[in-house]
Amino acid sequence: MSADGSLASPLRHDFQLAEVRALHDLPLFELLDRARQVHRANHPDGQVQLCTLLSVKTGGCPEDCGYCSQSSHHKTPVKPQALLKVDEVVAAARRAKEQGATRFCMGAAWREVKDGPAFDRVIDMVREVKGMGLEACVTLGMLNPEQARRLKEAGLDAYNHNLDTSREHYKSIISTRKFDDRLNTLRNVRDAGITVCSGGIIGLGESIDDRCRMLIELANMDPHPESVPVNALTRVEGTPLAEMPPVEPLELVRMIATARILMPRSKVRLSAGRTELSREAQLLCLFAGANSIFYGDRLLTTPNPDSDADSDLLRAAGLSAEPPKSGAAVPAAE
Ligand code: SAM
Ligand code: DTB
Ligand code: SF4
Repeated sequence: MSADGSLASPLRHDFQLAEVRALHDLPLFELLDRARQVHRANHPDGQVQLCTLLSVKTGGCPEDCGYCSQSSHHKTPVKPQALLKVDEVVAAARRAKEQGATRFCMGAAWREVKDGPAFDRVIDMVREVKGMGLEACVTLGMLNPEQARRLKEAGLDAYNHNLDTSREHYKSIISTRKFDDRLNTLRNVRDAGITVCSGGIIGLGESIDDRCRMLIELANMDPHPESVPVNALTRVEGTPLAEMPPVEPLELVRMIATARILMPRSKVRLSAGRTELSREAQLLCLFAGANSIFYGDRLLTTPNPDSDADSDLLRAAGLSAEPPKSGAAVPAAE
C-alpha cells in the first residue's frame, strides 16, 4: 500500500538495470501476477483507449532509421505523399470518432518541424481535431520550445516521440540523429505542458538488457510519460531490418508487463505488430497491462487489424473502450 493508504503503487524514478532485468526475467506467471496487481490497482475500470493514426505526410524522410518504410535512405514500396489538406484530415478524424476512437494521432515523416506554411497547416489540423472532441496527438520529429508552445496553444494533448531502443543500441539503428536529440525534444514537449507519449520497438536486434535500459530511461523520467507505446518491429521490404527474425509474442508480453510495473499509471500501448499476433497473444498483452491500442485498419504505412476484429477482441476479454471525455461509456461494439 502507498503512503496515502490507497492500493495504487508509489511512483519511482530510480530504477537500475539489475532490478529491472530481474523483474523482466521472472518466471512468466510471476511476472504476470505482479503486473496484473499493479494494473488492477491503478486502472480498475478495465478500459482500453482506442487511438487512430493517420499519416499526414508520408515518405521521403531524410533520417535513416533502419526500421522505417518512410526513410529516403531505403528503397521501400511506400509511395510518398505530400502534406494532406486540413479537410482530408478532418474527414479521417470524423470517421475515427464515429468508429469509437477517442484519440487521433497525426504522423509526419519529418526529421524535425520547420517553421512555415506546412507547420501552420499542422497547427490548423490540431485545432480542428481538438475541436471535434477528440484527444489530439502528433508525431512530427524534433521540435524546439517555441514550436511546442504553438502546438500547446492550438490544443494539442500529446506528442509522440519514441526513444525506440536503448542509448547503447541507438547508433546501430539510426545514424542521422542522437539519442540525446530525442531526450531534448521530449523535454521541450514536457516544458510546454503537453503530455508525453514515448516508447520503443522490440525486434531491432537489441539485447534484453537494451530493452530494460530503454524502459529505465522512460521510467526514470519524472513525471513518467503518460503514454508508452510498445511496438514490435514491422519488417518492411527494402529496409536494413527487413530480414530480422519475427518477435516472439511472449517477449512482447514480458516487455508490456515490465513497463506496466515500472510506470503504474501510464497508458501502455500495444502498438505496431498486432497483425502478426494471434488473438490469444493480444489478450495476454492486455492482461499483462496494455490499456491502449491503435484502432483502424492502418497504422502509418502498414496494416493494422480492422476495427471489427478489435471490437471482437475487446468483447472476448470483457473489456470496454474508453468513453469520449464528455460522454457515457460505450460498449466495445454490438
Ligand atoms: N518522423 C517522426 C519520428 O520519427 O518521430 C514521426 C513518425 S515515426 C514513423 C514514429 C514511430 O513509429 C517511430 O519512432 C518508431 O518507433 C515507430 N515505427 C516506425 N516504423 C516502424 C516499424 N516498421 N515497426 C515498428 N515501429 C515503427
Ligand atoms: C508508435 O509508437 N507507433 C506508431 C505511432 N507511435 C506513430 C507508428 C507505428 C508505425 C508502424 C509502421 C508503419 O505503419 O509505417
Ligand atoms: Fe523519418 Fe520518423 Fe521514419 Fe525515422 S521513423 S525515417 S524520423 S519518419
